[in-house]
Amino acid sequence: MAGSGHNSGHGSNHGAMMTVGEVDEAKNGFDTAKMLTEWETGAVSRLPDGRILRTFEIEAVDKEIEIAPGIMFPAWTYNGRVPGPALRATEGERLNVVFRNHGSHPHSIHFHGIHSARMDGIPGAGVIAPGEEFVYEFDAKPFGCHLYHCHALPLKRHIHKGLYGLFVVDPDPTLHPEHTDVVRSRLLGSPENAEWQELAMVMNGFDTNFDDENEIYAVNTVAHAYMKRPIPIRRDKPVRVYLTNAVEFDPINSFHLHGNFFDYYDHGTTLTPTLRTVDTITQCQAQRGILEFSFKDHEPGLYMFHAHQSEFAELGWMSFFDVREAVA
Ligand SMILES: [Cu+2]
Repeated sequence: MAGSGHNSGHGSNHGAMMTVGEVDEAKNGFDTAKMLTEWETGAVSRLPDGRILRTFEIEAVDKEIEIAPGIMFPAWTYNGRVPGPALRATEGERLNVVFRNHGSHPHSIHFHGIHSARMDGIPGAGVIAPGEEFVYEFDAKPFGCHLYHCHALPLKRHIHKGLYGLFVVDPDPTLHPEHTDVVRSRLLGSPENAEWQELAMVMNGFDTNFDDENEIYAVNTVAHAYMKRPIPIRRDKPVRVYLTNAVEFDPINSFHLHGNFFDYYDHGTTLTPTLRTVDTITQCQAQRGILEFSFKDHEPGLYMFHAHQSEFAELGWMSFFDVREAVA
């Protein structure tokens, strides 16, 4: 009621268990809606032997970001955003990741992938001081849904401050003749891939009072961002989610989809599902995978998805897919 102290008028969130107000995403410098479909593919050139060399440039930058309305967090970022850019390459390419540390602490990029010890991004092998530069060089393998994060010490503080992101390696069709259709559908830029709606999601959390517990949880940083702006889904196009869990301080996270079931590819490193017809998966920190589902036989509407730890959902990790006949 008006004047009761409850915001029960038009636009109320009372009873919806949702943050009240808006985050200034323009000031944050990253847009949670765009972040779902923005892939950083770097700069491509050819090596003398004809192989593709893909070069990414990543800077560590200290930056205060707004993670829930009015709640600022002193983040450490890759390229000014949390999560960092969703890097995407194709299996077998040579990758150069040029890393410059403009932050106030030593940092690195530790990739979950196959590489030499020298390129591991741990102290003594790619952790660099403020002002320094390091180039991580390795081949894009194995194909799958991976991640990268800072591996400077203390590790949990460096990760939790925001230094993590997706690292997706698409399978090379020429290497998997037995699964050509699946491989081509996963290859960014192919006509088969364009038939899918692909979404990049990093589950994260923020300890805003530094007590080693998280006060805010989210997908892609901003609490309840996709409750307030549900993710538009075209009913007749299948959905593929690249998902990883970057949450520190809690041992486990989860993804639960309402009104539907999905197939799951653990780590994305297989071309057939590792779980079929499930509606919930769990991930500890750094676990990741690919979810595939379709709403083609559903009626349009708002289909919820969230962590099935109720605490996480209420503190920000709750979202909607807005399933429509058509998406503008
Ligand atoms: Cu760091």
